[in-house]
Amino acid sequence: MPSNAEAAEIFRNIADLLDVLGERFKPEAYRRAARSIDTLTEDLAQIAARDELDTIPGVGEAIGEKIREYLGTGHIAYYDRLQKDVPPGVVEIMRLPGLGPKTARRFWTELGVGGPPELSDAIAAGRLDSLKGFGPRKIELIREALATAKAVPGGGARLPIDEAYPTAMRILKALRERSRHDRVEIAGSFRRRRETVGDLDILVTSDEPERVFDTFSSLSDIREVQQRGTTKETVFLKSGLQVDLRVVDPRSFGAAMVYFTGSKDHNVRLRTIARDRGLKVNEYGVTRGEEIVGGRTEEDVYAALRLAWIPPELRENRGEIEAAAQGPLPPLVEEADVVGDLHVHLSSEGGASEVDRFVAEARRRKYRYLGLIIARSTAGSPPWIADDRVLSHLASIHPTGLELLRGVEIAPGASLPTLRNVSPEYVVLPARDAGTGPGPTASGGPPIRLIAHFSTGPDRTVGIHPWIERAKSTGAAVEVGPGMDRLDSNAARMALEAGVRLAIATGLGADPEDPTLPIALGFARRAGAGVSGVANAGAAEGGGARRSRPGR
Ligand code: DGT
Ligand code: CA
Ligand code: CA
Repeated sequence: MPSNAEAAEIFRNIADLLDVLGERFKPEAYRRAARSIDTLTEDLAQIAARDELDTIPGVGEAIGEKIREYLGTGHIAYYDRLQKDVPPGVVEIMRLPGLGPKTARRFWTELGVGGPPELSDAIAAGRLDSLKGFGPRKIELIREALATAKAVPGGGARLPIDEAYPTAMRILKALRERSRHDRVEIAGSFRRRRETVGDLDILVTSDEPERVFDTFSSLSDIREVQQRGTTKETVFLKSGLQVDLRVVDPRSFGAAMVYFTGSKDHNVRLRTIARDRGLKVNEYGVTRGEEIVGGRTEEDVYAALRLAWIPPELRENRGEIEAAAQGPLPPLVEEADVVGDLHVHLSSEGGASEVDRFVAEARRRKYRYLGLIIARSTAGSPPWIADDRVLSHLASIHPTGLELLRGVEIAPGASLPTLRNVSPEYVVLPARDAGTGPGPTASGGPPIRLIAHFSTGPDRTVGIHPWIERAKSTGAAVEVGPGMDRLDSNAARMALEAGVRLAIATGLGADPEDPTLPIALGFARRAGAGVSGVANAGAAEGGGARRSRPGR
């Protein structure tokens, strides 16, 4: 169903395409209209129904006509036509960070470059050197932009979610503390715990948008306010990350959370379902004709569509909507379900006090067990073994309610180091050097309980199959979490489908702002893991009783 945000997006795209085609004044007119639409507090359809589209700043006869066409048919013929006039590859070039429609046009018209691969070739052949206004530095930046777009699935300059997490939490906390509005939540890909985020989308309910924007603009993380309207502000953080802050009516909060959490594909499917049921859904609510039938909470939005509430991590249109039409979805693992960690590394310098610190943290988190890595061995180099004093301290303490376990990390091809007076309870297999030997505990010895430290590239599902097989045959779990050497949600889903359990990295021992646990949990949930799919989760007392739903 039509929505203001989508209409604004289309007009912005039209402006970009017109720029590529070399139009001089029209692009700005469409951008101006898009900005006005972005800041409306009312549905375009309602304004159109009163025949008042021309009261929107920047909307004249021609654009008003296109809005009516969009509201009536869901698309704009003019936009379809423009898309046919510009090769998709040119649009891709235009979307590269640091480039824009005007540069894309020059490559297209002056060099005949129709897409990113041809642009790479042109750079390699030195064809940009002859282009006016392109110095060596600028060419280098374009080369980098092309490389990044290729390395990251989905293209564009996206930030790994764990890098965005600390800043996002700081902003959230500051907004919650400093203003009087009732709800502040992060939506978008961040809430879905996608591996990378393009930007952050924050929703706030307030009847004083100005005040919220003033607070927001004054936060120390912010470099520049890019745009401020009546209901939306866009800023750039010092890290370069973009943040969109939207102020919404409390009566529409649930609908806005659903809409701006996305994903886009999930939203498209929801709108189809709504249409099939004689309803309309957008960022303001669910309506049947003039009647509003949902919008205040996420639950009532989904309920109005006769769907069970869907956890944000699953909203990718991968079958979750069909499942939610059948009834409540099986519960996903939650933070309160995590009961221990077998993969906490002791450092060489930490001494006994480090052990005490880890134990205290494990008890604070009410974990049932804590597995400390007391030795590591790699093929071809002498093993690392924890200090004798640390080992005897470890043997002397018996914290109530917490079982202490000793683990050794043994690389493929290496063997169990000789340990005096201690016998480790389990082995962690680092999956760094695939295929270099049979690995530890070929016969006898402690069992492999965890496979970790995967050596994966940007696409973390590559090379993962042998390790999943290894986990299957040994009964070991595979570690999921942020960072290149852990499994992301896609690899984790593959493991679960093979019947292998996940181990959620807990970041125990790291500083309090460390995002490892929430992100690892998010990836496990995105992979669809319930408690039974996670080796270090168990039904804790009261666990599963309070399920957290920010959209409520
Ligand atoms: P990102 O920022 O690239 O990591 O991904 P998202 O999913 O956060 O996307 P973003 O920030 O562009 O928009 C947030 C959500 O708002 C998105 O998941 C769905 C919704 N949305 C935004 N623009 C559109 C649109 O043009 N059409 C539809 N159907 N939904 C949109
Ligand atoms: Ca986003
Ligand atoms: Ca956004």
